[in-house]
Amino acid sequence: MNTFRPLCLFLLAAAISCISISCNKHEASSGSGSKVVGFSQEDEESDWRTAESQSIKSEAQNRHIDLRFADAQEDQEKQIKAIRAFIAQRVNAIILAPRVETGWDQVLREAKNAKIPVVLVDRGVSAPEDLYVTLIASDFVEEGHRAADWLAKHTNGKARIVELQGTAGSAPAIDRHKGFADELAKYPDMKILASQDGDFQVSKGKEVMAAFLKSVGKENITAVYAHNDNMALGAIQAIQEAGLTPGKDIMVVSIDGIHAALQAILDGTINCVVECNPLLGPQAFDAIDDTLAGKTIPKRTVQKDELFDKSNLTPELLAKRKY
Ligand code: GYE
Repeated sequence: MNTFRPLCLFLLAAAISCISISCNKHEASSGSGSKVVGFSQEDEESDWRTAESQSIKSEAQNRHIDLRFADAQEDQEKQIKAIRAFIAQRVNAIILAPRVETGWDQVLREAKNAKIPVVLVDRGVSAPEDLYVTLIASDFVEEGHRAADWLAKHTNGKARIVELQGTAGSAPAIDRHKGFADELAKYPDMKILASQDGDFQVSKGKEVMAAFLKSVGKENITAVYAHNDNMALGAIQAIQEAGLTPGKDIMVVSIDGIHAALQAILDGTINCVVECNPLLGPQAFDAIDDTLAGKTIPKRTVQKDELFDKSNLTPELLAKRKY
């Protein structure tokens, strides 16, 4: 009896430690034992975002990853709920495309405490850097800078501009405005006459541009700077409905590089597009693989972007593009 008790205690301790180890490791909830990754997408408001979601979904498929996709339909609270659900499902990693910069600290801390790495794609957050693994995104300030530089060069430094801003509080809207305004400061004869949120959408871009044509006066506007192509395409419609020729009476400068906008360059209704490449899937999953393998990866990966106008865009080049 005396020898039997220590053996029971030993077996009991061994059983408890086995249970605690299995509870600590991330159970890949997929039956096949493959990695499980949660992806919180803020919305599907633009062609760009659809291309981004498609890039991540197809890359997950290529890598046989069980991707849990949650579209928040423009609602940050839904993104936060989705992240909490991913934590409860004990996914291996989370990809987050955050709608706005602020309000993420608490839920990112919960993911960190659950030892689930979070990779940011597309937009940054104001949360402390130790709460996420890395940010893979374009440099939005540089995009704004390049848009202003192109406009200055093609108007001899003279332009009266209206600005269609992206979603209020989002990193691209904040930074694309900053980059554009900082560059414009070098040109005393280049002024932003009016600026308003068009939420990255065609319909709102058209609505805001139509309002500017009335409030500022169509004869007083020589250029429109749109934070994304969808709003630029909406602005073109408003300019045409006002009886003016977009690309000539009012120059159009935009950001993203979606197919329809590059076609508009060939058609002459958009003058310049600064690319913001949305094909972030491969880099996002490389970051997850490296993190789960215990490697340290850079906090910031800047996506490379081109600039297109009539001087370098051809139908053949457009035909080859992936989005
Ligand atoms: O420019 C726009 C999308 O966050 C970079 O969001 C992205 C922006 C992009 O709606 O088309």
